[in-house]
Amino acid sequence: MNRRVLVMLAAAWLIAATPFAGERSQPVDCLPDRLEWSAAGPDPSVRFGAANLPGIVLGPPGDSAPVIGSTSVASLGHGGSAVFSWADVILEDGPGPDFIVFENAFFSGAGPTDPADDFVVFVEPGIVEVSADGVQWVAFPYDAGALAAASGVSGVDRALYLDLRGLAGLTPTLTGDWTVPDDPDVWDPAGTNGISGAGGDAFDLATVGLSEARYVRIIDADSRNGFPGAGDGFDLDAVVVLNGRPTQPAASDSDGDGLSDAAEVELYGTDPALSDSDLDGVDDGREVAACRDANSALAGPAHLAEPRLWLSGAACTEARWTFLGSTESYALLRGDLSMLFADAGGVDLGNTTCLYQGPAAVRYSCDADQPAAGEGFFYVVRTANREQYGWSSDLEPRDTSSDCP
Ligand SMILES: [Ca+2]
Ligand SMILES: [Ca+2]
Ligand SMILES: [Ca+2]
Ligand SMILES: [Ca+2]
Repeated sequence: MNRRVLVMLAAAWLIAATPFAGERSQPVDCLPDRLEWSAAGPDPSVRFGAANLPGIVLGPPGDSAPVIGSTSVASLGHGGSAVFSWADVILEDGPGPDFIVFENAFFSGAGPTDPADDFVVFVEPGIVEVSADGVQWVAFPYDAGALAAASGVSGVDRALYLDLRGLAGLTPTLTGDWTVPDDPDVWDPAGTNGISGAGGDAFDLATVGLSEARYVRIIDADSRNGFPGAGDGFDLDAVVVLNGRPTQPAASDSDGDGLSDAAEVELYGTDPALSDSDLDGVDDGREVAACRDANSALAGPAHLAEPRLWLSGAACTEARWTFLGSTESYALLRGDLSMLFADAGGVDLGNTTCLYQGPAAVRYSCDADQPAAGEGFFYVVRTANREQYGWSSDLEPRDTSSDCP
């Protein structure tokens, strides 16, 4: 039996009529929680990746090679825009860059192997704006002349790449630590082709004079660098917070680090009586908000792999969930609401049907089964093949004794 699963996922089904509905509390992490998507016309629904929204752009970047762009993206088209916001995190101006925008830029031909090497990179620039309130926006400055020079060009050389700084969609997205920002002016001998972390373009709130922000907006710069079609324009992969703090928790937070006592014990494994559990000078809340392990001074991305689920449909039910990594597997279950019951140990799903179990797809296209009159279905998505699937609504670990179904 699948005990102790997140019963709140059933609530997603109940509000499934609204696209992208299903907003609920998630563990604190660096990944955005909400998306307003406004791809360019005339039919945004046929754009590359549109069928996988919003989950495809709300997780980490996909693993990519320097000369092959990530496909875990959605294309904005020429002039399209996307607004990201965070339910539990406030972006802060901390040391260095404060967030990274990942597009699927890649080297055209071999990437540089030496700081002096020239290179050609296939860019599709996007203008990046931030806001503290979702009303007043400020754009990161860029060189309009450089953008004009890049217009219609299928690849830019090193000099033009550097002149485009301030825009996103420039630096190739790679495979690596996606919590490490790249500095295009610095050759990183430990990186790939001199690029730090997983690449992408990093932005510092200090550049635009903001001490904190709640929203990031990306607007395709209409520079028409790609082939016309469903995938043209800015191909959005991910946005990752590097400096942020949790919003004030509703429950008791004894050490004032922004994480409730219960969440520290049950979710993050941190000390609820110590604001900096690993004594590295950064408090637990800020580490969790930046997808870093608050229990280890070692670097490396860390976050709770808790996929979200969005449902929609009429004749059949379509499920979409969060992309959590190129190697992640998922299980999608359907059950009968009448079989659900809760006891002191958690929630028992009853007998469930396995609809999907497999690698990093983020969509199940069509469940044609319908509940009988007076009955209801619930759906659960979870990461598969993990020692721990996640946490129950009372913050207890899920039982892992049962595979899909
Ligand atoms: Ca900063
Ligand atoms: Ca705390
Ligand atoms: Ca703590
Ligand atoms: Ca710490």
